[in-house]
Amino acid sequence: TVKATIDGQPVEVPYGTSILDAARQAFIKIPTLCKHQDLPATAACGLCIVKLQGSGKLPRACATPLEDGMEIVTQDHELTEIRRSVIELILSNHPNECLSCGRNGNCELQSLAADFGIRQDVIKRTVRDLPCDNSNGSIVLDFRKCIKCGRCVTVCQEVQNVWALSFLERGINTRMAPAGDITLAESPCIKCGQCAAHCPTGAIVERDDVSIVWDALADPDKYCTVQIAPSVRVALGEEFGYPPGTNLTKKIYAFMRRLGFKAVFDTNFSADLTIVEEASEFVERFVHGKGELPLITSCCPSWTDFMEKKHYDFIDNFSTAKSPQQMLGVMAKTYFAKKNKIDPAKVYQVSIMPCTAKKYELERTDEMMASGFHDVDVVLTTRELARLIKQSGIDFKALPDEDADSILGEYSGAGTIFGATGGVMEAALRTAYFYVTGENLTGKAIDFESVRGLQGVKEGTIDIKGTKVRVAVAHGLGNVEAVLNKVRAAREKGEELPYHFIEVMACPGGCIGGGGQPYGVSDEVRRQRIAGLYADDRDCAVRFSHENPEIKRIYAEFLEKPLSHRAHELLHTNYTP
Ligand code: HC1
Ligand code: SF4
Repeated sequence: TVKATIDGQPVEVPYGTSILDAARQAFIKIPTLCKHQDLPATAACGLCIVKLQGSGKLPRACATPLEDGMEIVTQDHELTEIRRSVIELILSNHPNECLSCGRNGNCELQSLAADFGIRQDVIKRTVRDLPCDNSNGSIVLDFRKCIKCGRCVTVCQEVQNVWALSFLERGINTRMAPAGDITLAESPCIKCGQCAAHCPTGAIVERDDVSIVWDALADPDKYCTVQIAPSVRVALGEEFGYPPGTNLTKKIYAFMRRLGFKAVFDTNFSADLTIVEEASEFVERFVHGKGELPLITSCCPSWTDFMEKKHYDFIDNFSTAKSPQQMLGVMAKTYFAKKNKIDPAKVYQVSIMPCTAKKYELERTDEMMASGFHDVDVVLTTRELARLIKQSGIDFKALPDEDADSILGEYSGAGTIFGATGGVMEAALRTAYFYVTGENLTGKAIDFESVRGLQGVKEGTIDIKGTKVRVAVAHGLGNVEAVLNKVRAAREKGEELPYHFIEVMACPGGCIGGGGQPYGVSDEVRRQRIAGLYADDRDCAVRFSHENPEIKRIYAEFLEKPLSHRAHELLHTNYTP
């Protein structure tokens, strides 16, 4: 460890800790725009300069490790003035459009301008006239609002390993953009939204579809229905002052009904449906030898997009089961509509997701119209839902708890953990175990601890009555290649496969860390959101997807059995390179 003082307070931190992090531990917040908790320092903005006593130096706190005996001053009149100048300099190249910006009220630059009391508009503002890139249906790039912090480039290249974004041009004209100055749609972007989640300003935001939902609700010819993804329920509260991980499922249902939705469904229900199909698929491949192993999960649309673009040698390994979002959409417009004698052409399906890529998934292939209509009509991210709630004037925090509608609404604990990395694997194994042995796991054996947690790649071996199933879970696309390469190497050498089943989620932490979730994510926040989902699992009376009474009913009344002809037509899809 090293011992030093920060603003007179003694601190002791592990060797290599930056001054910025050391100060945080002493409850001192040094302002920064370029450093994000998730990402390495780029030392780009210069806001975090501090004084190193006795040296006359002004090191950047984000990129300078604390050393023994240092006396650091983080705040005085002079530092405040320097920081104010830095902010003014950034503002001099930034459009003055806060009122109409997607980050209004939630922008790190705006907050700093407020905190530092910037009262006069900067004398000379030069903003380059660059058009927005709206080419991609999930993410919008407004280059004029870029402050060159580099967070988006770092997350896209180093965390996600996609390399859709890079820095273009030099000097004062430097800006982030799709590499090669093509459009985002032409780029390898897989729409994960991690760039938007890490951008400090409005330079990268989700496409805002809130007004589409208002229009649909006002349309007397539409029968509006809604589904809520697993991870939304434990993150939405952050927009209303609840701690991360607070489970607001029942308030969200109540809100949706008051807003005018005629039926309130839960993606957790269809997560159970996905598991029944996918676990059956696993058993077909693993026990009966019908199909490629390892089976790879496919419910994350950024991952399927990435696989099709970069790892298409694994197409036959992908589960053909559609994602829960798409399964719910098709069930709403077939089974639900029929049962309730509603014209399926009038059923309108809104989907609330933590994810920007879900906006793309609904039109991925023709198979996303298995009902004869768009199975899902529009996707709002958690952040958009928060805006919808605020626009509605409904006092969200005061709402009573309500339940979902009685079909397509009930869920098991296995359905809810889909939102956390490892959750899909765990849910599938619980059901696969039953399909192979005819018995349900009991007690502690229901929890597959080896696939839980935030480690980038998790491996485990599950014993199904003497048969060993080897599994791997990767989250954050940058962690995928190592796992796939192990499989490739074994294939080439004709060796035994390292895994039989692999789960991949594009975003760090899984959907709870999705690109459409409330801002300010860190591993601490991810852990709290995950804890919220596992608590929901523990509290569920039913812990297995195949035991969900509504799932049983939908097979008895409509789908017949897992992997039936009808299930294949409605609930499965395919992939193309
Ligand atoms: Fe997800 Fe999924 S878990 S992909 O992470 O399979 O987005 O939450 O809704 O569809 O259920 C996201 C979350 C979500 C689907 C499910
Ligand atoms: Fe990169 Fe994801 Fe942003 Fe696309 S959405 S540019 S892949 S970080």
